[in-house]
Amino acid sequence: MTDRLLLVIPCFRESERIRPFLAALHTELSGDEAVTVLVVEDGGGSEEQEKMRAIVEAFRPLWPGLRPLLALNENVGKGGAVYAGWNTHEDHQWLAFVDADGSCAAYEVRHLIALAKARPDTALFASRICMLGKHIRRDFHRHLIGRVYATLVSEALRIPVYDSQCGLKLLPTTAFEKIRPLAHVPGFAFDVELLCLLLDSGCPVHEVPIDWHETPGGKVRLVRDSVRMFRDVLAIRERRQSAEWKAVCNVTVPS
Ligand SMILES: Nc1nc2c(ncn2[C@@H]2O[C@H](COP(=O)(O)OP(=O)(O)OP(=O)(O)O)[C@@H](O)[C@H]2O)c(=O)[nH]1
Ligand SMILES: [Mg+2]
Repeated sequence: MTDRLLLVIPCFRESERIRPFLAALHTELSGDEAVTVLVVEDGGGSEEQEKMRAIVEAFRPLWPGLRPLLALNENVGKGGAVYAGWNTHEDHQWLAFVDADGSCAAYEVRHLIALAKARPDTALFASRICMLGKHIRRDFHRHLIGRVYATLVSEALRIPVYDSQCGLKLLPTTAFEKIRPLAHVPGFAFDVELLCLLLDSGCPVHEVPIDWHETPGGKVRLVRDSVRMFRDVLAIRERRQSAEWKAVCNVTVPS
């Protein structure tokens, strides 16, 4: 195993937002040969995918670690796009994803990668914890719904997580390979399923406070997507008691 990492950027119609973030990631990561970056366009239509391909191709001559765009034919959701990207891993020791909008600062991606090298067997979930030394700028309503959601996740699944939804996460490839047969949720709640599967299969998960700022043009629709995400959490709670889940995870699941 090498110390290589595959970073996926899941995108749904992001051609208007991704360029400055790719530029910032280029500055932070292009000097690190161990980092492969893969932009996944999630069925946004042929015109959108051509625009995204042109943006990615413009960076590639300056950035050997940036792969050609992976364009999916159908819109499978954020989770589905992340998994489609991760499934292309080669000899990468870690898998990661970061949202396309640049809300998670590019230097935080670099910091997380550095942390992984110190704790190679731990999954690292970035977290929007408002604390001294960190800067979080977030819309009040989104913050409020986020807190309600985190409380539901903590209570329903008995996982004391502060922020399951932050758009920057990293995990060992071996941990992903173990849980991959059970990673089904394609939408925005995929992080919750991932968290549960990692913990239940014995992979430690640490939350890492990061700097984060709201970026205009967000695609999560507060009411529609929140209802779906709440439903997904309840479904995950049920699936967690199934024989299939317990067989893959092989450790005691809280009931
Ligand atoms: N693959 C895929 N990605 C999506 C979809 N919808 C949104 N995304 C991606 O998911 C990431 C997060 O979406 P955002 O639009 O930033 O969400 P937001 O409304 O800003 O919500 P927060 O960032 O959590 O505050 C971005 O990289 C999006 O491109 C989708 O249907 N499919
Ligand atoms: Mg966002």
